Amino acid sequence: TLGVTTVQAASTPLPRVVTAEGRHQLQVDGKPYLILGAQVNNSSGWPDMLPAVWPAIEALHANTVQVPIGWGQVEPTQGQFDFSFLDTLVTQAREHDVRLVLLWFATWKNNGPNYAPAWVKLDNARYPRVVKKDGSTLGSLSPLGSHTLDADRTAFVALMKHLRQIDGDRHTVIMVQVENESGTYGSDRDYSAAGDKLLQSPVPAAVLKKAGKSVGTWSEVFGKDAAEYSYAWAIAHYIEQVAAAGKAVYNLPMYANAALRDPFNPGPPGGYSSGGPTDNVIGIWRAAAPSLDFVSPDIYMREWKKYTTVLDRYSRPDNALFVAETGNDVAYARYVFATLGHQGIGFSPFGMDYTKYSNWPLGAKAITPETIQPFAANYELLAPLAGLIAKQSFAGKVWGASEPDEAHEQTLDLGDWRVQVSYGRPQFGMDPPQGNPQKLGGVVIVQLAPNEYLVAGYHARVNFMPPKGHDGQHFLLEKVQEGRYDENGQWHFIREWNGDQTDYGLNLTSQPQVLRVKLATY
Ligand code: N0T
Repeated sequence: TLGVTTVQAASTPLPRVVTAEGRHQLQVDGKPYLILGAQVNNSSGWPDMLPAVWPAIEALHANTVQVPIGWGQVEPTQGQFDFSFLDTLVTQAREHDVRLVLLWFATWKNNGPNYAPAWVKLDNARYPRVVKKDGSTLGSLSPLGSHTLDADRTAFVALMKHLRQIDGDRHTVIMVQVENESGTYGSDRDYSAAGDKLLQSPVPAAVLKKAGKSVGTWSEVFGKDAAEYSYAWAIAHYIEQVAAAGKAVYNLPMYANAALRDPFNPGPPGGYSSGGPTDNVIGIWRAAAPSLDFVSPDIYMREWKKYTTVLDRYSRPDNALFVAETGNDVAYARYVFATLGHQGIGFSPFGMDYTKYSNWPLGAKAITPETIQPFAANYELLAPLAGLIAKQSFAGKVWGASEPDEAHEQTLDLGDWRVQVSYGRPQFGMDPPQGNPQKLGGVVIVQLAPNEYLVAGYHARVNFMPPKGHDGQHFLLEKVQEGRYDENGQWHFIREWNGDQTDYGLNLTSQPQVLRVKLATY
């Protein structure tokens, strides 16, 4: 194992999430950081699996890897901890030059406690399960069990303490997800006596303030939503206490992820994971769990309309957008661009390893270099720009678009200019755009200076236009440079684009091209 010496002073600032003017930035080593992430499969967090992980991460060009740490794995016997896998993981991540996000699979791993130790998940008296309206019991553990909270929190604190000892000077681990897709399927709330009591207790002030409501019990204030809302508060409050205790020993950014409900036809709570940070209770979660830096969507919806609606709902002045999980099928790859356009601090396809498991139909049918390729192409393009994107995004100077399902054209409003993005448009603009044969189109635009923009993307035609209300304005592309940024953020000029390459829009192809565009009026 790594040394157990206590770190006196960290050599670089702790990773953190900063917020200003309703925008957010993740900082690592004191610098803006964009997560070009990947999550491994659920059973890949074991030393013997790591050789099947790293080649996929390398092929992907990811800079950050999310790996589960199971409660039962680290505390098989109460009070006896084994963090040897974490030691191995941190050592190998450093060798592979990637950062880590740890996933604390404990009281909740998608509704149930399967990752909790046997001494927890088999002791119903001490660690109670959720009771349904009809009195029967679900697999899900109740957030109102005080022994459960004590035990989870104790284990999490031990984990964070150990992590600080082995990594407090390096910050290979930059962030921790607390639990996984918390909530309960099969009931809107816990119908135990404690759950009934909660429903008739006053809504906490922080929630009232957030919701703009006045004093009352959950039932009084929220009526027919009270069951779900009080349950969301109970889970968020539980996770808050785990996260706060962990932060007190090692203050890394922390978040919780959501098993989403359908953005348009959600159906009743319990049909989806009730009590988790779904889009209707983000405010309650933010009020109940101030130690969480944000709540994140796990997006397994291929449709453009649904995907971008989820991005809208989780990108808020009080919540940084991090796509904590998304499908690893080709249809999802392009959404990294829309995520950037929504001020996203990161994006992470799920199941990116060569353990030969695939979660189709949520993701790809098989994980091979071919299925990784479209994600890899995007990361390869974005990696040299990552710091710049994270920096300018915080200033409100990043726009992004992903190819829609049906429309083949979109307009982005950059304030000073507008940009028309079209997909699958034949040369010379004679025919209308037809969409790409595979929906791989996407573009990110970063403002560098007045009238100067960086443009990068794939399979898209980018046309600058004057802003709204200035339609007749004469303007031109003063200069379009193609180049590349090196590891130090230094720009290296390659060539100028002109003629066919610019006359009918800037033609982004299958090549990882980065353009610097200077616009002028005359
Ligand atoms: C995810 C993953 C993993 C629209 C599924 C998604 C991961 C967990 N759960 O492979 O288990 O640990 O967070 C649940 C999606 C439900 C179906 C949504 C259909």
